[in-house]
Amino acid sequence: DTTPIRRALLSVSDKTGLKGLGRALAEHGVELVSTGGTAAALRDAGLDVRDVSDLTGFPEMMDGRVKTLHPGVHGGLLALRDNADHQKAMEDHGIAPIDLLVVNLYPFEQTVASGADWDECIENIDIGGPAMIRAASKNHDHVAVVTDVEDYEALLTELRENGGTTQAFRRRLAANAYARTAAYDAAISAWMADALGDEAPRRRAFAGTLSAEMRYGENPHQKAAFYTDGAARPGVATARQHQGKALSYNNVADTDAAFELVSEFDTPACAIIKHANPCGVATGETIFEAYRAAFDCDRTSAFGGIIAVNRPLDPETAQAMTEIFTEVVVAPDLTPGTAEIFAAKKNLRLLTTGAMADPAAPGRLVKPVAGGFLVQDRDTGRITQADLKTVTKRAPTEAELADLLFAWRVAKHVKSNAIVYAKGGATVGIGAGQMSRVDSSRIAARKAADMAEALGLADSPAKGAVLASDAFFPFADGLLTAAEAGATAIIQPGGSMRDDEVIAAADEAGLAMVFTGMRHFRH
Ligand code: 93A
Repeated sequence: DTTPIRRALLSVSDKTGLKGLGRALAEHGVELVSTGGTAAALRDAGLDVRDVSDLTGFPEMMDGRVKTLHPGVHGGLLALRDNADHQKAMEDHGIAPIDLLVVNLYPFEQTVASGADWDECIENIDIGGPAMIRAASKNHDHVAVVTDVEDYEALLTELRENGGTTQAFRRRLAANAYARTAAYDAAISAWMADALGDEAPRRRAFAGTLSAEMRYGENPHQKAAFYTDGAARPGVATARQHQGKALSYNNVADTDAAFELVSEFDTPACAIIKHANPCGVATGETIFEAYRAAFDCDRTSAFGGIIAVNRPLDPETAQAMTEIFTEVVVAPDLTPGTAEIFAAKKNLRLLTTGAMADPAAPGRLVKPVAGGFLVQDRDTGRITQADLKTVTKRAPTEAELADLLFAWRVAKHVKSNAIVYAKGGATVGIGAGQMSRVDSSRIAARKAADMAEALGLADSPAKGAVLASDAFFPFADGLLTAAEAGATAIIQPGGSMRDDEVIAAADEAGLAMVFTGMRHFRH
C-alpha cells in the first residue's frame, strides 16, 4: 500500500538537513510548498518553492501567528482521498492535496532553557505546526508526516525503494508525531505551572525523548530504554562516553547516584556505588587520596562498582582505579594522559560530564505506583554548621563537627534506614536499606569491623568515628550500638517522642550529639 508523494509542505524552525531534503524531493518530482523562512532557505538552495499563501489566499500575518491555519492547508492534509464527498469539497474550494508534511516546531523547550522571559516563551508556542502535525497524523492513510530531522534519511530511502511511502512507515511516523506534540504540550504546561508556582496542577504531563534503547532493564527479561527530559543538567543523561560498552539500565541508575553524591562536596571527593547505595565515600586533599579512602571503606563491595569523582581525573588515580574490576567511572573531566590509562581496560565505561551538577538546582522526582505516579521536588536540603543544635552536655569538637557534616551529606544519598560512620572525611561503615534503624546501626558497625579486618587494623575504625542517622532514633538502642562500636559523636534530625531518653543515653555514654531538624529519607 504505497502512496506516492506529489506535493510536500515543509515548515521547519530547525533548518538542519532541509536543503538536502528539498533537493532530493525535487528530484523525485515533488512540488514543494513552504512558509516564509523555510521557503527562503529552499530558494537559497536554488529550488522552486510555492509559498503557503498561494494555497491559503492569505498572507502570513500577525507576526507569523497565522500562516498555515486555513482550510487550504488543513483540507489538503485531512481530506480522505478515497471519499467522493471529500474529493468534491477539494474541487469546489480549490484545495490541493498534500501528501507529505515536514514540520519541526518553534523551539519552545530551548527558549525556556535559555532563561527567556514570559513573553518570549509565549511567543515561542507553536500553534500552526502542531495543528498540521496532528491533522496529517490523523490522515496517515494518505499523508506522511515527518517531525524529526533524524527521519529525513528514512523517508528518502522509502521514496527511492518504493517510489512512495508504505502504510507501515506512515503509521510509525504518525505515532512518533503524536509523541512529539504530546511532549511539546507537556513542556508548555510544565513551564507554565512552574512559572505560576503551581506545585500540583490538576493534570501533569511528562514526556521524554529516546536517548538509548537498552539490551534489558533491571533484569534480562525486562525491556528498557533511556529517555531524556531536555533539562540540560550535567550528569549521566548528558555525559560523553569515551569507551566501553553501552551503559546498562543499572549502570545509568548507579552512575546517577554516584555523580549526584559527589556533587554535594566542595572539596575533592570520590564515591563508589553498588546497587544504588554507596559502599565508600571520601573527601581528601586530592582525588587520589579521596579514591583510596573511599575504596578502603569496603574493598569487597567496591568490586564491580561505579565510581564518581568531582574533580578532573588524573593518570595516577586512573591507574589505581583500574587495579580492580570497575563497571563505570564518571568524572567532570580528564587530565592529559588519563584516557590512555583507561584504554587498557576495554570493558570499563568511562564518562565525562563537562561540569559538576548543582546540588541546589530545583528539579522533580517521579516515582511510579500502580495506577499513577508520585511527584516531589529533588531533595536539595543542605545542613550547615549554623543549623546544628547541640543537645548533649558535651559539644562536638572541631574535628567531630567536620565529620558530622560529611557523614550527614553522605547519609542523604543512602537508602533508608541510613546509618553512616565517618572519620577523617571518609566513611568507615555504612548501613543501608534496612527496615529497622537498629539493624542499619548494627550493619554499619559490623562493616566497620570488617574494614579493620580487611586492612589489618588493630581497632575498628568505628572507634573515634562519628555517626549520622538519616532520621531520628526512635529508641536509644541504635544509639547504644554506636556507643558500643566506639563512636564519639552523633548527627540526626531529632524529633522523636523519646528524644529525652535518647539524649540521656548519649550523655550517659559521653557522646556529643547534634540535631539537624531536617531528615533525609531516601527510598
Ligand atoms: O505562529 S504559528 O503557530 N502559526 C502558524 O500558522 C504556523 N504554521 C507553521 N507557527 C506556525 N508554523 C511554524 O513556523 C512551523 O511549525 C515552523 O516551526 C515554523 C517555520 O516558519 P518559517 O518557515 O517561517 O521559518
